[in-house]
Amino acid sequence: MQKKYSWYSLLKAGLSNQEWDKAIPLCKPKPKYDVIIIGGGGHGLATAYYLAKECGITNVAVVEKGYIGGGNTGRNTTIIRSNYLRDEASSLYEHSMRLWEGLSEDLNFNVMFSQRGVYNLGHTLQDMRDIERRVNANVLNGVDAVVVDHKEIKEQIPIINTSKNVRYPIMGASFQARAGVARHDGVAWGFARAASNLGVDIIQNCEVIDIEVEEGRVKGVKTTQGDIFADQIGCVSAGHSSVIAKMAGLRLPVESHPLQAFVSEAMKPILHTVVMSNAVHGYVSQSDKGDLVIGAGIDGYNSYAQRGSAKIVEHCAAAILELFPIFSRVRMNRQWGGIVDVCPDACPVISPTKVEGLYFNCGWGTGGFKATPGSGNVFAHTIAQDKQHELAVPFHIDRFTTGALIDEHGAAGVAH
Ligand code: FAD
Ligand code: PYC
Repeated sequence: MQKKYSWYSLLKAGLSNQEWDKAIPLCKPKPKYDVIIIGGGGHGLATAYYLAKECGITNVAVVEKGYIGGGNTGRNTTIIRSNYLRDEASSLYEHSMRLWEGLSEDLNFNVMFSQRGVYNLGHTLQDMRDIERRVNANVLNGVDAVVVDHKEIKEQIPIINTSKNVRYPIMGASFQARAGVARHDGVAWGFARAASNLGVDIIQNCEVIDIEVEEGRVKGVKTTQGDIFADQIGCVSAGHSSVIAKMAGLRLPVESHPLQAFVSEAMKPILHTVVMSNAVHGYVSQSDKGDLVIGAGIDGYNSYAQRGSAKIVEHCAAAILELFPIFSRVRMNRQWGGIVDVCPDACPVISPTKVEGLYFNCGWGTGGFKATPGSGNVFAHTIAQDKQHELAVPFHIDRFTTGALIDEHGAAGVAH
């Protein structure tokens, strides 16, 4: 039976936190699990959720060195779209998009998925040819996408600068209406609570410091909270994937780069959609709270520090101002960086490895937030069946030796 509250007791509970249920219990590791997931970002938590929900594997631990969502999941600019060029990639991202469309209901947690549309701008004739090619491919793959010209863009976004007298005049764009944004850390919390309700242990402040391998098979992990055994281990640790791989004697085709973003003070609603430009390396949307959420291109050097250099932010701010001169007096509140794991073909790795029982899900680079539910879903099935999910097959790690690369630099390009 539901407990009855008076207005007074509700106010008291609200102000004191006393009667709030914990969203997820604080877990200590058990000695052994069927599956350990390394990394409590959105992808790791989604993997654990789908392992429990769709594969019936609930003896699962998610081991996170900091707090859940504290990596790229809580640092990204939350752009969600599925308008990739290649069949392999667009199928995977569209699978994710469909999961996004039912996610709040599925998790019983409002992830604030808002399908406000995404424009990918074109500034040259070659950009427009590439956009037309990509939109045609999208339509053939059942992904909603249209080409729009600069007049339509101006009609839809009156504050954008479509003057010809700028460094990168806007000629047109691709537009995906079902694309949009979501509440990034809410996604981590939603998956965590739903996984935890199904029996998954979410263990925070627990860093994996080594992976135990015996006779070519994983045995477990050494962590800052002790040794934990497992039959299978899924590594979903984004910018630190190659560090984890090294623990098992593996080398990944991944480079770690800083990627930066910044937010402004909050304003009344002024930008109702998402605008991205590959050419100027900038993208902007307005959050439901009212601040402008702006992101840059990667810093060109490799680093594990979650910050970047001032010149990239300066370059990005200048580019956004050229697109939106009206923002020139908006004050910026905060800036930060994440560490993204970039593969040479701008596509992820979702794959078993030569160590039995050890799987990697990484290399999402600058664009993995949009893939969170889809990635977790196909990775869970890959681990559960010890066989790649059909959508994951093209993303096997072997493609870097066979040469079957999936070049998505065009669609991923804005921040690469
Ligand atoms: P993470 O959220 O980084 O999770 C990995 C976790 O592993 C971390 O929490 C980390 O602490 C943990 N970990 C690492 N090492 C260990 C260890 N030894 N032991 C235990 N745990 C460990 N993508 C989009 O689709 N749209 C965007 O608009 C977008 N914008 C971005 C903007 C910025 C500034 C950044 C940085 C990224 C952006 N991305 C975007 C990319 C996106 O954020 C990532 O691809 C995605 O969030 C990766 O999710 P994840 O769960 O794999 O990684
Ligand atoms: O992949 O859409 C994307 C993206 C936007 C900003 C960073 N990555």
